[in-house]
Formats: sequence, C-alpha cells, structure tokens
Amino acid sequence: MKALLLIDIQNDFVPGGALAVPGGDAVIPLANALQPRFELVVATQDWHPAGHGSFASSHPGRQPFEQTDLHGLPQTLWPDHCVQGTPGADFHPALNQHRIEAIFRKGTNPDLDSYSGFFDNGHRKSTGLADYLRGRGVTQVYLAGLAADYCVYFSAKDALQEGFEVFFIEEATRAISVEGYQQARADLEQRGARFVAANEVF
Ligand code: VGL
Ligand code: ZN
Repeated sequence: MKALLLIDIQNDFVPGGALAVPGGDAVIPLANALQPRFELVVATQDWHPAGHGSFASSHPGRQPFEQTDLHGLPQTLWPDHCVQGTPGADFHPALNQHRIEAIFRKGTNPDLDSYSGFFDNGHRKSTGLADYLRGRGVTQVYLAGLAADYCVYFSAKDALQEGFEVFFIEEATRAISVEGYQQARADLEQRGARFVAANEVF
C-alpha cells in the first residue's frame, strides 16, 4: 500500500509568504493531480508558536539564514513563519484538501525545530506519523511539497530509517537552495530513496 505525503504546502512557503521557496506554488497543481492516484493522502503542517527558537527574531542581533546553536543542535535561523493560527500557516488555498485523511503538525516545541514530519530535529519525539502509516498498512511513501532541501528531505530520510520504501517526486517539490538540494538528493539516493517523475506515478 502506498501513501502520498504532502509536506508543508502552506502560504508562508510560497512566493509572497514569509519564508518563500522559489517557485513553491508550482508544486500545487501536481500535488492535486497526484492525489487521486493514492489510496491514502496525508499532510504535514509546520506549526510554530510565536517566538519559536528557530526564528531569527527570537535571537537579538541575529538575522534570518544565519547559523546558530539551539539547545545543542545546529540551527538555521528563519524569518518568522507558520505561526499557529495565522494565515501564513494555513494550507495554500489552491491545495485540494478533501482527500487529506490526517494532518501531522510539527515545530510546536518552542525550543526545538522539526523539519521532518516524523521526528523533531533532535529525534527526541515522534509525531506518530510512522505508526499511523504502518497502522494503515503503508509500505511505500511518496513525497511532494516544500521545501525539497529541508522538510521534504528530512521527512524522506526518516521514512527510510523507519523502513518505508521512499519515492521522491522531484517535480512536485521546490528547494530553498539549489546547492542544498543537490546534497540532499545525493544523500537520499545513497540511502536508497528513489527519485521518480510524476508521470511514473500516474
Ligand atoms: C521548513 C524551514 C523552516 C520547510 C520549515 O517546510 O522546509 N523549512 N521550517
Ligand atoms: Zn519552520
């Protein structure tokens, strides 16, 4: 059984949003077209409290995209984004949500960031996504969404580690940084993820 995982297709990650991924809105028509091909569609949602530790604004004198240490973990500082209950945290209005059966929210702990839909960045706490998928009989996980080099990448890595077969639908993702994505892709290929074109899924 295969599941489609829609990662963080939220207003703040598309052009005009607080942490816009270049071309991020281009993933939406494909994400919609892919959904009917799957028996199970699940979404993740970046869902930070105001003042989250990953926000540059929480660190006086620091700027977005600088590196820091957050309670012992390396952390990129981001513009304030996906604050719980704000329009930026909503799914993009063009995303078809009718077939999404479950939504896993992440990044809720103010002291810890969470790129993956499965675990926080310290791998301390599970979101329950892996058990949910196993409970539904899923063995193959297909990934689409934003951003290819952060939340999609870390979700793919954890999915592999959790024993799922992983299919990365490259055209249905966009990256914050092209170089970052090249590294992410090489790492995922080496770990056994498969990169597939959308028309291989249809
Ligand atoms: C993301 C940076 C910070 C993502 C989330 O969804 O890729 N990136 N928070
Ligand atoms: Zn975030």
